[in-house]
Amino acid sequence: MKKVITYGTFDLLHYGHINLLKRAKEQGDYLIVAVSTNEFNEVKGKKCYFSYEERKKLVEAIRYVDLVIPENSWEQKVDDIQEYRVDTFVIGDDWKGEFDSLNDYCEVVYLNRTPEISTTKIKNELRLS
Ligand code: C2G
Repeated sequence: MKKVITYGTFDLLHYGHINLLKRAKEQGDYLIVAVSTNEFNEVKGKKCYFSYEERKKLVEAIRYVDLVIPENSWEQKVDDIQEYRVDTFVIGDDWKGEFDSLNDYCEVVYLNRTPEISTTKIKNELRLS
């Protein structure tokens, strides 16, 4: 079984996230999604609308997702890859190059982001409406 992992906040879940998770699953047979906790989002400088528990429930409901785990730190990726015997790390190409060091542990795949949509854009447009 080929295992894939990806990481993210996934706030105000939208079709850009779904596109990413669909293509991440296509890289293997089993997709693990590490969802950033509320505390880690503070480290990332992200203010979330939905709590970790709410975002976890939403991501778990996606047909492509097999397991959701918490993302508590930048540094946990190698441990996760080893603990879950991950074959492929996937993330959007807004992160291109940032995680190349993980090539020592698994395949690293950067997928194109879906243009025109982002959580920030949704928040800004709702504020203006
Ligand atoms: N994404 C995408 N297209 C968009 C928006 C997001 O493909 N229009 C992808 C991002 O590239 C990322 C995933 O969806 O792979 C989740 O996006 P975010 O919730 O913004 O996650 P991010 O803050 O980038 O967290 O340790 C890694 C970080 O936790 C990544």
